Amino acid sequence: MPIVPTEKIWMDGELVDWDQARIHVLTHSLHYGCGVFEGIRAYPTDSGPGIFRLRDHITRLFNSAKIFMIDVPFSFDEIVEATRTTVRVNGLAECYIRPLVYLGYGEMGLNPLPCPVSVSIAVWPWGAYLGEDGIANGVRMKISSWQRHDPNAMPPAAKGTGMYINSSMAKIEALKAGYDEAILLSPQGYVSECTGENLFVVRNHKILTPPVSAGALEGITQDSVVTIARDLGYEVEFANILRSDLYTADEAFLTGTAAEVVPIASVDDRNVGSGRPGTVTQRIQEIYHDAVRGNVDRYKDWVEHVG
Ligand code: PPE
Repeated sequence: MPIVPTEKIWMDGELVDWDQARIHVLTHSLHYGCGVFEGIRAYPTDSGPGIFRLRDHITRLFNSAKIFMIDVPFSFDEIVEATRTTVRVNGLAECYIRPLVYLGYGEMGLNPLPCPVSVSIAVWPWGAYLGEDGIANGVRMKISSWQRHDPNAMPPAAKGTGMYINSSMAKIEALKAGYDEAILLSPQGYVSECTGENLFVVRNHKILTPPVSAGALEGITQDSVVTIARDLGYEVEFANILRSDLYTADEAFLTGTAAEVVPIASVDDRNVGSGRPGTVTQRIQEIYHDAVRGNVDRYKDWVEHVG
């Protein structure tokens, strides 16, 4: 999806013009993929733009950095404030927010520790990640021939830039084969997640989602959906899921900040349930849609206003 430029990007403490947000070609992270990032959304609310679960995203950013031994040169509070400022100055009612921590220019070679660490925060309008039709009618999924990372090769809990080559390979394969999105299995053969989303199945009124140990990112949308589903009275479990469980599920859906809550219509050409979005999926989708906009009292604390 093409990027729609906005006014300002926050770079290491300064707000710079969109076109001036440049880096040197010998930037370390560009060569070795050692960087960490977040994907956050701000939604329109009655009191201006509200950032959904901002502090949880920034906590994950710092945890990702810790895993890779990247020392973020700003405090947690500074990054939270910088994110709010970037959303505010760009004057958008809703946007996608991309904080990135990367290793800059000055050193080459595989020891990242001496490299300078930089932080940028960009925002831009980003529509339905898997398409409006996907949100309304469901997406067609294919199990990838690429496996999700082994946790001792690449730690799934970290949202590391270079780790996404794995996702991109799976995405290309699925798109070229005529599907909307891929599902990756863990090296042990359990369902892990999608290229940029967590996955849920509904079977016999029970809701299941794979744990981090199956190679999934600890999704913040996943966590929101678990809370919403439990509050609705559903039984929800983090459990290992087999490929065949997807084929015989009553419903399945995926979750992510960019994608939001998207029904799965089919997996490997087998309709999930009737092939139409199921009632559990639709109930959760609706509440999530309202919660992110600050319209559900119970979840108002999830929304942080930019001031
Ligand atoms: N798994 C992966 C691999 C992943 O990248 C994401 C987010 C998730 C699960 C869901 O996590 P959460 O957003 O906390 O619910 N993917 C981000 C990047 C998308 C992109 O194209 O870049 C996102 O949704 O912002």
